[in-house]
Order: sequence, then structure tokens, then C-alpha cells
Amino acid sequence: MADVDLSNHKQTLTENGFCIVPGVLSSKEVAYVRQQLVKASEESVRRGIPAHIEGLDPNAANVRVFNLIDLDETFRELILHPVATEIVSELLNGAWIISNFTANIAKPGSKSMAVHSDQAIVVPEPWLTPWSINIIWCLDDLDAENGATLYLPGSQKITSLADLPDEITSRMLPFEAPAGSVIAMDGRVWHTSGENISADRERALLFGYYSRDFVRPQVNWNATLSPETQEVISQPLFDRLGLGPVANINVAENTGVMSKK
Ligand SMILES: O=C(O)CCC(=O)C(=O)O
Repeated sequence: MADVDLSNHKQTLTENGFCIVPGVLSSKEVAYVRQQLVKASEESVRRGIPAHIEGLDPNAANVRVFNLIDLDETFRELILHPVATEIVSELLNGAWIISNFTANIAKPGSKSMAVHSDQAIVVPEPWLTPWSINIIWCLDDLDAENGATLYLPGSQKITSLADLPDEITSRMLPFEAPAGSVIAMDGRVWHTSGENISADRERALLFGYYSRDFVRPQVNWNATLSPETQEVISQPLFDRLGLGPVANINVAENTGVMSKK
């Protein structure tokens, strides 16, 4: 990965609710991560975890992969990638933990899920402060045709459900970015998956989700990660997942305070 100067991107994120950082992964790295994602998807199904969740996506053309951290070392590295953690630290402006890490491969024919903000899922309104953030890894070129994530411009300023505009989907815009980019999205931004209307172009995205450490993570890592994974992960990852015996006393920002062994 080339060194990336993130100062302008961080300012854009603070002002606009998102930023797009191109070239974080080289094309070789993108190809490798994508290959590991396909393997992870197969392994996840083999473990009995459905790739299509009714109520989440309208049809099975969206292939979901949950629990990426348990599935391959590649994802354990990506979730603590220095570009990701620098942006997360900037926006959240305080101690943070990893809340979730999943993938959504939108195949041709996939449709939009329900419009939502990720912060609204984990914290009740009013949403006054960025307490969560998504780091989206683009493993394919992303555009309106192949189902780019749609976002509502300025919606990081919406503090309650009552303030959501009518006809919200007609006001949304696609994130467009080349493969290898990172899209950082304030957890308060209202968004949805786009429809993939292309003839044959898949759209694979990874969603690393992070929150302030007083917000309960979307998944219970102690229950989700296999003992084998818990054994091999690094101390910083162990701390950021909140796997130790203590919680809510800033452990994630003081790595190694409670040893993993
Ligand atoms: O796949 C997308 O474009 C959006 C996915 C999403 O927002 C979600 O899974 O919560």
C-alpha cells in the first residue's frame, strides 16, 4: 500500500459525512482479498450460516458473509489497517472498538435493502455525535449500475427519525469509487444498497463497523469467534474486540493492559 495523506479526506468526512480514499489497496491486493472473500463465503455456508437473510435483502442475489474475522487472517489484518484506524480515530474522537465486519456481494439482479443509518441501529436518538463509522472496502469498481451503496447527502445531521425527509430514496446518490478504495461513512449517514442492474458485474464490498467503546457491539465477539481464532489473534485486535474480562474502562486504547493469555 502506498502512503496515503489522509488530512483532506478526514476534513471531508467531518464536513460531508463521508470520504472516498482511492488506491488504499493495489490491484494485486484487491484480487487477493476478493479471492479470500469467495473462500470465506463458501466456508461460512459450509458452517451453516445462510448467505441470504430474509428481511435483510429482497432476494438471494445479495450474498452476505458474516463474521469475517473468524474466517480468514486477511480480514483480521484489514479491520486494523492503518488507513482505517486513522480515519476511525479521527471521526470518533475517543476510545473505540470493533462492532462488526461483514461483506455484501451484490450480484446482478440484487435489490435495495431498507434505508437505515448504522448508528440508529445501535444507539437511540437523538444522534448528535458520530459514535460509529463504517469503513467500506471496495473490492470491485463501484457505480450506480452495479449496485453502489446509495447515501442521503447531509444525513449525518439528522438527529431523529422525525427529521427524515419524505421520498427518501429519490434523494439518494451512489458512492462511486474504483476497486481498492476505502469509503469512510459516518455512522449517522442514512443509506441503502443500490440495485445491481448490470448484466454481469458483481459488486463486492466489505463493511468494517466501529463504535465508541460505550456502545454495545453489533455482535457478541465472545460468542461469535471460535476459540481457535481467539487464541491466534493479536493483542491489539483482542483489545479492540473487547474479548478480555473487563469492559468499558478504556482497555481498547491501552492495549495489553489485560493480557489475552
Ligand atoms: O451493501 C450495501 O451497499 C449496503 C449494506 C448495508 O448498509 C448493510 O448491510 O447494513
